[in-house]
Amino acid sequence: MSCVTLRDSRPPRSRATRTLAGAALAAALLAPLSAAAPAAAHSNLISTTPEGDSPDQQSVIEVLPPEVSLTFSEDLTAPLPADQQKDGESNTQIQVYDSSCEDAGLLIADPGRADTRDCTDYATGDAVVDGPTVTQALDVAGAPAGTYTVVWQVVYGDGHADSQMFTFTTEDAAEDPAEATEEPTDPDPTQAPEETPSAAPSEAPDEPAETGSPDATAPSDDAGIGAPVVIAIVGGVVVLALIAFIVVMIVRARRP
Ligand SMILES: [Cu+2]
Repeated sequence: MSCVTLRDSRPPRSRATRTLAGAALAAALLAPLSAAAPAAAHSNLISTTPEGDSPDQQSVIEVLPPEVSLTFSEDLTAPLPADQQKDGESNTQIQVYDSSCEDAGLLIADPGRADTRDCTDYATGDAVVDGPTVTQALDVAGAPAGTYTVVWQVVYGDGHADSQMFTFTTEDAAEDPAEATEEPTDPDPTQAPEETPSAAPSEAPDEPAETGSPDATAPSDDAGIGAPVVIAIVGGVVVLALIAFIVVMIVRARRP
């Protein structure tokens, strides 16, 4: 956002008043262009799965899920093919770090100072863009319980890149896939496989089971703040412009 500074080298008073009013008017007319343009050009982050912490509520889920995704208000630009990416780095990336990665939070605030060499990035494979949604598969092996930081970078439809982060917390460590796969490969040979009971078809449920969590698609609470704030700013600027205009007219009318 631009800001207009009124310097102290002013001509005599009456001219100063007029100059100030003129400057206020000019600033009021120019401000909406510079303030509103980026907001109008970029799409907004609508929702994330899992949901991220918001200022007033922590997002707590059971375990690290097999993928994370973010959905924006408009279609994203798909990443270039790997051989066309600058320095072999996709401009569309999602990294997921656990709480042992102390510098994960710096990756957005101060990327030059962030040292994530010893961190485990649970993301595996490339981020996949599908319309307004970007999805990243995760290798959850060994993922502990605790707070996770998701650092994302996307390219909007207008070609501008953006990167931000969000956090959520898992209650439990992810199941160790090594333990999980050991059981089926080492079956007890003495135990005969249980016969499948020729059970009567189970009664059809009266209502279709609820699928998917409603939270996953509901926009997060803070996602809607952008537009009203912009409208408020533009509205305020218009009022300022009117006031400045009236001041100019009054000053002019009082002059002989
Ligand atoms: Cu843009």
